[in-house]
Amino acid sequence: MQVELMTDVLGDNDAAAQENQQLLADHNVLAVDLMGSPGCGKTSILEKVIQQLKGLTVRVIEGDVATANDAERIEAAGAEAFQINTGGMCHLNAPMVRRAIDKMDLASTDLLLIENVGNLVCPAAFKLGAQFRFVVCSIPEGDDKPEKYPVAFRTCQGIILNKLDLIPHSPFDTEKFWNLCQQLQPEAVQFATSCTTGEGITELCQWLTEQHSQLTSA
Ligand SMILES: Nc1nc2c(ncn2[C@@H]2O[C@H](COP(=O)(O)OP(=O)(O)OP(=O)(O)O)[C@@H](O)[C@H]2O)c(=O)[nH]1
Ligand SMILES: [Mg+2]
Repeated sequence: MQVELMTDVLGDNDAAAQENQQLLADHNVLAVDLMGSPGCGKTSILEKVIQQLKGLTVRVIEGDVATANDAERIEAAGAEAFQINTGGMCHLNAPMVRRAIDKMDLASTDLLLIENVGNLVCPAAFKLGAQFRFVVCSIPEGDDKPEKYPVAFRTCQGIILNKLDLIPHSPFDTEKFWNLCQQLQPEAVQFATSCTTGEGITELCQWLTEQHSQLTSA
């Protein structure tokens, strides 16, 4: 019975995610969902992208169990933020995202960045309707995360390895990490970043800009 119930929940969520995706596509909004462990640097990456990305109007949905801390950081970085407090739930779902989208001026939005609740397990099961889902990992978490949390990696379209500046202080094996990622999801676009030094942020911004122009020229 419980399995059936979960299947229903996921089925309902998938249908809502498809509606979100259509609504975003109708308005030429490129949407990217970031998921990753607490503290891997999701908000820091978004802050850097908002500060560096030129020519696109960025809006952000912030998913958190509690607090509006991240939404405040995003607004301070210069983008409008829509906070979702999940009230204890460990992931966003598509209906929550829809409620935020309904408050947003989609016509003037080019890029919607969604920060999922810090967690590498539950968010992987719940599609939100973003065209791209990214996993963010960071050096202090260890190089074995792809094999320990394979679903997140298998179902993503992009991977960001953050906190590159901490490599000299860590036994992290970057070659092992990227090999594991490659085995699980060879199609995923890969970025390596540091929010401290700014490394890799330009490449990420360029990729986002390219994806947005492909969307609008399609
Ligand atoms: N050294 C280093 N620290 C970083 C980097 N990126 C983020 N941090 C730090 O890591 C901590 C967590 O960063 P956040 O951006 O808040 O992480 P988050 O993934 O949004 O965290 P949650 O929203 O709680 O899941 C902060 O103290 C950041 O300053 C980085 O590239 N290098
Ligand atoms: Mg955050």
